[in-house]
Amino acid sequence: MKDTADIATKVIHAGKNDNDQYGSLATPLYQTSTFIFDNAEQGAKRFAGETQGYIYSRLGNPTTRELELKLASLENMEDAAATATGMAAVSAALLANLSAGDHLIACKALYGCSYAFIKHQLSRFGVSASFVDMSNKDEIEAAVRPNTKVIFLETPINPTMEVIDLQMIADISRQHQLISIVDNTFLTPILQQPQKYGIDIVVHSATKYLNGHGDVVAGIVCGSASMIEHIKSAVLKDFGGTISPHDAWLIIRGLKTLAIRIERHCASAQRVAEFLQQQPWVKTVYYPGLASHPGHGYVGSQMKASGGVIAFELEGDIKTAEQFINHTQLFSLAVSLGDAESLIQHPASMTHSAYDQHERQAAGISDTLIRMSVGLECVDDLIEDLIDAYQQSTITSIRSVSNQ
Ligand code: 3LM
Repeated sequence: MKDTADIATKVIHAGKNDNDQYGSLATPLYQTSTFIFDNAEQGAKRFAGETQGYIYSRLGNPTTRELELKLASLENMEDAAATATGMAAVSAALLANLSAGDHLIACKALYGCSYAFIKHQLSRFGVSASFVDMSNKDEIEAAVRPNTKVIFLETPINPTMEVIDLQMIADISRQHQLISIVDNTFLTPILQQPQKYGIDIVVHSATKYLNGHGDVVAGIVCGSASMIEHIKSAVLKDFGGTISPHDAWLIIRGLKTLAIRIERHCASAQRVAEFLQQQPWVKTVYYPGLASHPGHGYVGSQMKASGGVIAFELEGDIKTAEQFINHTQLFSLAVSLGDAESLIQHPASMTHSAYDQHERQAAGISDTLIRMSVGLECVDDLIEDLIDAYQQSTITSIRSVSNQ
């Protein structure tokens, strides 16, 4: 494969070990915990880093390595480290770059467990954090302290779908010598490559679009060769959040269709968002692909398209939202996103329940917000499902009022 190959080619061919002894087309699965040394001297040299070779699957594995090289290529970064979950990727990137006494700046709204990790876990180790509105350059700059080391964000943000300017974040990071970390889970390298702007580290929950089939939890961190070496030796080796080779193998398989899956997710989500926007029973739709979205200007530049996640609010109260998500059929009522199956959930009580009421309000996550991940089903069926759910939920609400 040429370096100039399109990303749709890279998802299939990048990282592949062309020297497999049997010429296997599919990546072999090295489902082994440990590797046998030829002799004591070789084992000692591998431990000392004096010769190449595998030792033990927590430290490295040939199947896992293919996944890492593939993701590094897709994100245009030098190297990558695969992890047991997305949270292991987020925590490894942060733990490797923060020590007691340090400070980081994070986005006010983040995936609930990333927020909880920064707020409740890093603080136990003497790392402080400021949560800011990252669309506001002045607010970010005002939060920088002499001990600030890292800036951490998602774009679009889970679940508010706000878009953050990556060039602005990279510029601020360079100016203040901060390490910038972007969670690229929602868009994947097919739609957004933060490295182009000078972002230092990209993390993913590979559980989502990268795998795409809802049967794995995993994560990945991409960055410079020295940064990944540091993350592996300082965190993954001793904290132990490395990926299982079987999960790496499933993600390599899932990745082959990433480009075509993302195309379908984007096209269907755009249709669903436009449909919702026209309904009198829908109050607001948050999807960057809509001209009414404040981040719409970034679509076609920073982000190739808007991805498959939509957030929206219905007219009515939290009960209306609950009734609605209780009545979808094709949209399964489940957290997560990026799967073939469409999913729907209620961030305030589910994915973002780690925020208290006050923090959620400050982060712009309302109690009536619904988040959906538009899957690969026929979009007409999905729209019909939403119409049916609305009708069923209205009937249920009328019944419960008349029964009172
Ligand atoms: C969710 N999100 O439904 P894992 N970064 C982002 C994420 O969305 C997530 C992670 C990291 C959801 C999971 S909630 C219990 C289910 C932007 C996960 C963490 O550790 O692989 O789950 O990734 O929004």
